[in-house]
Parts: sequence; structure tokens; C-alpha cells
Amino acid sequence: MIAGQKWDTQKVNALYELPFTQLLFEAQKTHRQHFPGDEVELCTLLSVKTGACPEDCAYCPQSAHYQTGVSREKIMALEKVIEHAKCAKENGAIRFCMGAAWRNPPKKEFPKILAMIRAVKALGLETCVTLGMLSEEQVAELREAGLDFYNHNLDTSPEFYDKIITTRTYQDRLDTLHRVHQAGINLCCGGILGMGETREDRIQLLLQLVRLPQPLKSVPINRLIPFDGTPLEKKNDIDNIEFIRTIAVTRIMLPHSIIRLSAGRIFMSEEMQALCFMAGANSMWLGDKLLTARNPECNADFTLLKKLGLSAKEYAAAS
Ligand code: SAM
Ligand code: DTB
Ligand code: SF4
Repeated sequence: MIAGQKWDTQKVNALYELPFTQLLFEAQKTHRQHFPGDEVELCTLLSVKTGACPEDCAYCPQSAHYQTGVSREKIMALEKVIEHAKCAKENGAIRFCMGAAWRNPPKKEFPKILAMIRAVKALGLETCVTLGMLSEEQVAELREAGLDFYNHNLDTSPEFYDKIITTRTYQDRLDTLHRVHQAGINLCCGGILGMGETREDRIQLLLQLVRLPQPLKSVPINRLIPFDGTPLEKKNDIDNIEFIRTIAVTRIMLPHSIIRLSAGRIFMSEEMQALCFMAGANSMWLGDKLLTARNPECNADFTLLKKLGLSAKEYAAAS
């Protein structure tokens, strides 16, 4: 059967239409068939090259098209990256994700990224990078360096995408995902909710995710952080219950994926996050900073995990 064939718009919509408690029950049942019910994977993010990005992603504070006050920084020195990674590991993160504000990695800087991957891996952490679009050559070099995951999001439905980004196409993103998959690197791919998309758009995004050539190991679900100066500065367009429903539907459609409750936790109450975990989320970013945006303090997250009786997943070499 072709990946994702069993799902269509009608079937996904039927999930969304279930009574809330039943949807959560179904999602939790699916979750427990594939994951321990009490485990959360902690990952840490670091921006290794910040701002001045030529792309015009309407949500992004790092785009050079908007005045957001994010400072432009050159690529970070290897020693500094290692320091951050060690600290992440000490706090209990098992994956370290390095992000760069590029349309695609420039030739001159690429060897520095490869060195970062090798060094972080040597610390006993899973490695992930998110660098924009990649050529076949670059993908091969990342593989050679031992990269575990490549994060490249589809962000939204093909239909809504043009309202959010004009400088690269949906197909460009699919092409990069395809190259990464072909090279045997695990994909981390998800989207953003609350940008003004409809439920239909959310359904179409999820259908795209299940139809990717590789069953996704990792799916970040971001809630829009509206940044002053971006075209989406006034948007905060998703109801909490609809957000939780989307996590639950994602869990049912992608039973084997780690679902990361990603950007936007800073605005969520403990109860909201608890319901997201109940709906099948089983990962989150640990550390008070995402790339440029705020995230809850580590201590607040440890307290939350303790209150909920959730434990942090232990590191095991990635498959
Ligand atoms: N430049 C690379 C790219 O776009 O692939 C990597 C970095 S980019 C910041 C990674 C992801 O962060 C985006 O695809 C988007 O899903 C998420 N993101 C960026 N800004 C966000 C915001 N304001 N709110 C929520 N998620 C955001
Ligand atoms: C993903 O989907 N979310 C993370 C990670 N992948 C790279 C990034 C969130 C960024 C939030 C905005 C910021 O910190 O600038
Ligand atoms: Fe650049 Fe990535 Fe931000 Fe888009 S999301 S503007 S590609 S850093």
C-alpha cells in the first residue's frame, strides 16, 4: 500500500468531528500501542546563524524582509556550539537541533556545519539540523558527517502556502525532503498552526505529511508565535481545543512518529500542555530559548513533568 493511502480528506475530517473526549481516548489508545504512555523526549534548539534570511516566510522574525529587531549574527564558533550542547545534555536533552537562517547553506559555511554535527554527535547526543533547501551533494555530506535528523517543515497546506511564503515553492520543500530521504537521513517535518489557516488546510497538511516517502520519525507541531514586524504579527488564530484536536488527529494518522509540542508553549497553561500530551504529543523543546523566541524555563518544565508523572526519555543511539 502506498504510504498514507488509507487516509483521505473525509476520513481525517471524521476524526476532527469526533466528540473531544472520544478523540482524545482514540489518540491515547494509539499512542500507547507504540510508545510508553509516560515518556517525553526532550530536545534542545540552538540558532547557529541568526537573522538576515533572504526568504519571506510571513511568520519568521529572522526574515530580512521584515523589521523585527532580531539581531543578525554570523555563524557561531564551534566551541560555543559545543558548550551549548553539553549544557543541553546535562539538562536531559537527548537531541540537539541546530538551525540556520538560510535559504540554502552557502558553500563557504557548510564545512563548519559538518564540524558541528560531528562534535555534537561525539558528545552522545542525537543530531538534527535545519538549514533550508539542500542539494544532493550537501545531503550526501550531511549523511557522511553522521547526521541523524533533518528538519524541514511543510508548514501548512499546499493551498494556503502561497499566502505565507512567496520566495520558494511547496514543491521546492518536497524536493528537499525527497533528497534527504533518499540519502537515508531521518526526516523531521511538521507545520505551524494559528496562521489564519482553516481546518481544511490543517487536514491537507496532515495528508501531505502521511504521504511523504518516509514514515516520519519526528513531527513538530508549532503554534504561531506572532512577532511584531512580521505580516502575521496580529494573528493568533487557533482555538486551544482545535489545537489539541490537531495533535490528536496527528497522533492517530502518524502512530509511529514522535510528535513534538514545539513553538508556542510559552503561551500555554500547564493544563493545555497536559491535554496536548494526553492527545499524543511526546516531545518538547527544553531550554528557555527556541531559535530567537522564548520558551518556558527548564525548571518550570521539570516541575510540569513531575506534576504530570512524565519522565524524560533516555538517550539511545538513533536508528
Ligand atoms: N531556515 C530554515 C527553514 O526554514 O527550513 C530553518 C529555520 S526555520 C526558523 C524552522 C521552522 O521554525 C519553520 O519552518 C517554522 O515551522 C518554525 N517557525 C519559525 N518562526 C516561527 C514562529 N514565529 N512561530 C512558530 N513557528 C515558527
Ligand atoms: C520547528 O518546527 N520548530 C523549531 C524547529 N523546528 C527548528 C523552531 C521554532 C522557531 C520559533 C521561532 C524562533 O525561535 O525564532
Ligand atoms: Fe528563513 Fe527559515 Fe525564517 Fe523562512 S523560516 S525566513 S527560511 S529562517
